[in-house]
Amino acid sequence: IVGGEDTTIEAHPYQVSLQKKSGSHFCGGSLISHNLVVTAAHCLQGIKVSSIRVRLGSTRYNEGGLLVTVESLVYNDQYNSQTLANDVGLLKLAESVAESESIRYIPLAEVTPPTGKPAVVTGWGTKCYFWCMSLPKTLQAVVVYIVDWKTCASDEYKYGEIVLDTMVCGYEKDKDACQGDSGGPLVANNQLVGIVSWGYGCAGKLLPGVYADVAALRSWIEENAKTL
Ligand code: 4AZ
Repeated sequence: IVGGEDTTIEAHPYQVSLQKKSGSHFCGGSLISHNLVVTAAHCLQGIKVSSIRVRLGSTRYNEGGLLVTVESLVYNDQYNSQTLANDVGLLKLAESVAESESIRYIPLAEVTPPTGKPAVVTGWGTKCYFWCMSLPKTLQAVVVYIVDWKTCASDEYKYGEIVLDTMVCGYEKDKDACQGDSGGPLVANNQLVGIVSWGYGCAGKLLPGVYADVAALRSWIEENAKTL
């Protein structure tokens, strides 16, 4: 997260860290039920279930809370690693986790919020695109403003037609998600609105953060939640 501030897991209790067995954080995710985590497909491509751990209920990615193994994973078969269309996947945890002050399931948005709506993105990703050596240990949060995909693909911004209808953008001067935040939550009205997906760099002028649009991908998430 670029331009954010330290926060606590109690303020964002749906946030999880996806880690390797070594303890290195590689992506974020969101807890949506007692045993399901939503993340980005691009976080899961080429990854073995047995190589992943999920840390829940901790402000710091490297200690505390619960560290849980993964039983199975799936990502959208319409995911396109060239265009990043449909960048959504699911992890089924090996154990069921109860809700608490620091662990809470987040509902999926049914509609994409309109352009201008504030939303909060959180994660343990890098705080600066060029000169940051290590990830912040403490969870970071920043408010960005929703830009609908058509506006994001218009001449107002720099991406053009590479922004697709399964995507939604978030923009605010000098504030953005960044490398290591991928898969993590964009939240408005206490609902999961987006999944951190991509961008050209981080916090660049007229270069919004791009998120998988949860409302657009909701039916895939619900169908696959049943089968995992
Ligand atoms: C990344 O590389 C990444 N500014 C994530 C988010 C954004 C850019 C890059 C959005 O994981």
